[in-house]
Amino acid sequence: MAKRGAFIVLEGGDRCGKTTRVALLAQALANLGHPTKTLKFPDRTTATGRVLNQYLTNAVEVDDKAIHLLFAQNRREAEPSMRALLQSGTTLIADRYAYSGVAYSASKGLDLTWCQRPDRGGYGAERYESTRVQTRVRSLFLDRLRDDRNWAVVRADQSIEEVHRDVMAAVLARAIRPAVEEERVVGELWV
Ligand code: NYM
Repeated sequence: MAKRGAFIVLEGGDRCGKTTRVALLAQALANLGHPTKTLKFPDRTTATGRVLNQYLTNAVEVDDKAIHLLFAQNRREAEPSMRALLQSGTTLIADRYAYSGVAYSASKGLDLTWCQRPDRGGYGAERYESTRVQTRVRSLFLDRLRDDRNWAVVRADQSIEEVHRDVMAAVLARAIRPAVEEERVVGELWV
């Protein structure tokens, strides 16, 4: 079997530096010889992404459950090309994924398990930037979602180099080793 790529997701509150981390990590993994591609969710360039962008910039109002499903749909649209890239050996680094979907929707009071449903196997100064929302999102990330076997939590209140060192250690142990070295097949989230 050909070696597959790893799927790495960086999650966190708004403006915590994820975009910088994604770029640095992609460069570091490329330097180690891993073909690497970066992604960002929501992908605001697609039809669903344009509605999500209008929602996030307060241009339109959308029901909480409906917008949750639209964020999930935005990820689903990318799934076939992501799977193809992973199977062909490209490591993917995503700036947010389904964990953000769950944390941000659950922060508004939606049931956490309901929020996980659309991303399960077989399925296919913005709105949230307030201290109140960010505090609830943070506790959902840390208290309810971090037990997931895929997670590593990195402290962002260090220098850029120190955070990068911690991100690299987590990525090599949790993602690169099982995916690239042990050649585990691409699985499903939250099965
Ligand atoms: N967001 C992101 C959600 O509410 N649900 C999701 O499924 C995803 C992927 O969109 N405030 C929210 C979190 C962020 C915003 O911001 C995207 P950015 O700066 O593009 O990461």
